[in-house]
Amino acid sequence: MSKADIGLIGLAVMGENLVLNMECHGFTVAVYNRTTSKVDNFINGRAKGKNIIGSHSLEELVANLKKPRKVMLMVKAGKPVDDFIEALIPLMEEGDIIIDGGNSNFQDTIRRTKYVEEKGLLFIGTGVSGGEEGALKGPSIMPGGSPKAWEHVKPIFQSIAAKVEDGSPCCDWVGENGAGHFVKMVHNGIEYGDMQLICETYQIMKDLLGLPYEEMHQIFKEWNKGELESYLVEITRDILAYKDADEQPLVEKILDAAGQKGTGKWTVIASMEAGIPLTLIGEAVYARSLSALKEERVEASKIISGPKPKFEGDKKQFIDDLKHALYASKLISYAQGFMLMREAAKEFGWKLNYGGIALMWRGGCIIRSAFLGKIKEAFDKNPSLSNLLLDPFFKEKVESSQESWRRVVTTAISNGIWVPALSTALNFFDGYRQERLPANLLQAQRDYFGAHTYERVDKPRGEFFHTNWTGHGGTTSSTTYNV
Ligand code: NBP
Repeated sequence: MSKADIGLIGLAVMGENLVLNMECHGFTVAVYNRTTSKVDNFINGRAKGKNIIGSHSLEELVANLKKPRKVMLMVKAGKPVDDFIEALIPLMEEGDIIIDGGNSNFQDTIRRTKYVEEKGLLFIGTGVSGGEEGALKGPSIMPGGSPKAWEHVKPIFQSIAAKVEDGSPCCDWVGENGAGHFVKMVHNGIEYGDMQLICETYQIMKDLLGLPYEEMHQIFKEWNKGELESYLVEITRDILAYKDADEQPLVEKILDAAGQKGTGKWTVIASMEAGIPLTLIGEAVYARSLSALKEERVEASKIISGPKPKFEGDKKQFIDDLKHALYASKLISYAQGFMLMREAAKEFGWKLNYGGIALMWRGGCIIRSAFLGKIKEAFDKNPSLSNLLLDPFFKEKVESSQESWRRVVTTAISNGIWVPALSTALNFFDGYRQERLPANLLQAQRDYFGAHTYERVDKPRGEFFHTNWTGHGGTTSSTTYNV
């Protein structure tokens, strides 16, 4: 067999399927795995008869590759990635490329790009989304790192990526060093938000409206035919119809304690550091944390009482309200996500193409949806759009959803139904559209107790004032004291 176009290390669920996807698109792939028996199992199993070369050492893997050599890591994020980079560097030559396709933290990718480039090689840190099926049939791929590496990797990545209706691949160059992994991290955060919002609408349907599973299934089926069409609505439709062996809905039997692997948390930490109010994803991460306190909640439910949900009104109308509330809240979440990417781009010097990012997420990944097509259109029309809420299409959508959205949030709250994501979305909307917030009082409080100074509405920005509020404080303002 001739030399391989690319090498891949890590024959677990993602790695194996990506290799088969690459091979299916005409590329020869050399493979290696730490536990080498997995190489043999793969070569004698799913890879049998295909243009896939098994390697039992890194030396063998590297020797099997065409130049410039490209080695993609699909291993557990963290130390294994650093260990493989360290082991590969002495085996590779100037201009060769190491690609990390795992869920690495973007700060690690910034560090690794610099390190690998210092050794004369090129580095790509890429997000890959879509799970097992996406990896095999077409994932969304978000690469960043050394710009010079892109032309060598582009033909492989763009041919294996998911395609949208017009054939455009859900993969394009994102930006330097950690940009690809940053965008993948925001994608995962948005995924947390979308999932939480859907869960809240389900809870309202179940506990407030008392809808049977079959009816909820039908509603999600209908929603998936319209503007809410998305992978997550589609799988929710199917989950609600899925019966256990006793013909009861399986989802009712699943313990309500959610897990998380950390990318949602990273997104929120990045938002805190950037000073961007990513409230919806924040609530979605905390919602999983609250759900995980199962034993505590069970105890609390015996002790603390609240209103008993009782719906009075037009159910059909309210289900329509729910659809609008879900759409408007989802828009807030994406608007916040793009705000975070814009701020990070400023801080890290990335030139992000926001329409291109929406296109990358349009297919192949977990948050794929019709909605992302609209986001792409908004950024195509106005690439410097500062906030999605200001795009004429979305402005109209959110304004026309408002009445429904408010009805849903107030009804849920007055009935004691937990709606952290739906309500924070509405609160963000009400804050973002205010010319004046009560932060004038907050600044006065800070100046009162800590001499932190304030700016005045009747003076230019950047001039700071301090008042001796009590008459017996000093006139010195603080530069270092932070409470
Ligand atoms: P895992 O995250 O389970 O990783 C398995 C691979 O890592 C195996 O090849 C394993 O080798 C190797 N590995 C481990 Br674990 N510890 C190692 C160590 N100390 N040194 C060397 N190799 C080590 O596989 P995955 O679920 O396919 O995910 C791969 C990457 O893609 C991860 O970063 C993941 O977060 C990301 N990702 C996963 C999904 C998904 O849906 N699963 C989606 C998108 C991204 P061994 O066989 O010798 O143990």
